[in-house]
Amino acid sequence: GSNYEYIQVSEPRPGVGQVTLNRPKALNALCTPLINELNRALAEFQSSPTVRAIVLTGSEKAFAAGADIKEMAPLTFSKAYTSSFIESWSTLTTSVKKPIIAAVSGHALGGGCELALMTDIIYCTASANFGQPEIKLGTIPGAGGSQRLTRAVGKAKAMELILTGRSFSGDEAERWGVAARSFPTYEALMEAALKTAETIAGYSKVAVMAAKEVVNKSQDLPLRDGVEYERRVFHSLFGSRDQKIGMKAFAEKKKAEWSDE
Ligand code: CO8
Repeated sequence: GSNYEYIQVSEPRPGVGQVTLNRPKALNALCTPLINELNRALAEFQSSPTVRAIVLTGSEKAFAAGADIKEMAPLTFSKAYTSSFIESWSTLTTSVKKPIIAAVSGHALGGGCELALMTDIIYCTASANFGQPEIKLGTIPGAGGSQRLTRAVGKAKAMELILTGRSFSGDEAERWGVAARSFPTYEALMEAALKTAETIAGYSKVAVMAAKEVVNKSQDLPLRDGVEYERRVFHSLFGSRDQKIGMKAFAEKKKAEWSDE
C-alpha cells in the first residue's frame, strides 16, 4: 500500500529508504493523517528486506512547520486526553530499529523540531529554522521537545528557547550538538544524508541495530547502568556471525561480506 496523500516514499540508493513529507500548501504541517501515513511508511521500511537505513526529509522550504494549528485550535482537554492526542507521534522512537537520518531544510518548528529530535541523526542546512514556538500560541511543546531539546542543548539554552519561542539556525543547531552536521545548500544536505544512509546500509544489520539501541539507552539510563547495558550487548555480538566475518575480513585485508546473522 503506497497510496499516500501527504508523503512520498522511495528507495533512492541501495539499502536506503526515503520518506519525503509532502504537504507543501501547509509547509508540511503535521496533521494526524500525515502522521498516520508516516508511521505506516516507516513500519514498511522496518520490515522491508531491502531497506537498511532511512532518510526522513521535507522540502527545501520546510521540513515541517509544526503540528497542524488548525486541527488543534478547537481541541478540548477531554478529547485530547481520551484520544491520547500526539501519543502515536513517537511510535517511530520505539518501533523503528533501523537508523533514521532527518535531513532538515527550512522550517522545523514546534512538532517539526520535535519530529527531527526523535530521529537518530539530524543533518541540516546552515540556514534551517529550528524552534519551539508553542509559547506564542499559548501552549507548550507536546511531542517531547522539552525533554529531547533539553538533553541535546542543556537546560539553560532549552529553557531560553522554549520560554521565548525564538528560533535557532541550522548553524547554531550544529554548534550546539543538536545536528550532527550542517551544509551550505539543500543539494549538499540531501547528497550527504543519502551518502551517510548508504554508508550505514553497507554495515552488518545486526551491528547497526545494536549500535542504535545502545546509544539511545544513554538517553534513558544512568551512566553506570548504561555502560553495563552496552557491555551486555557487546558481549552478545560475539554470538553473531557478522562479528566473525568482520574481524576475519580485517585480518585478511578484504571487504567484509555481511551475513546479517
Ligand atoms: N499548522 C497549520 N498550518 C500551517 C502551519 C501549522 N503549524 N504552519 C504553516 N501553515 C500554513 C499557513 O496557515 C499557510 O496556509 P494558508 O496559505 O492557507 O494561509 C501556509 O501554511 C503557508 O504559511 P505562511 O503563509 O505563514 O508562510 P510564511 O513563509 O509566511 O511563514 C512560518 C512561515 C514562519 C513557518 C509560519 O507559517 C508559521 O509561523 N507557522 C507556524 C509555526 C508554529 O507555530 N509551529 C508550531 C505549531 S504548535 C506545535 O507544533 C505543537 C506541537 C505539540 C505536539 C505535537 C502536536 C501534534
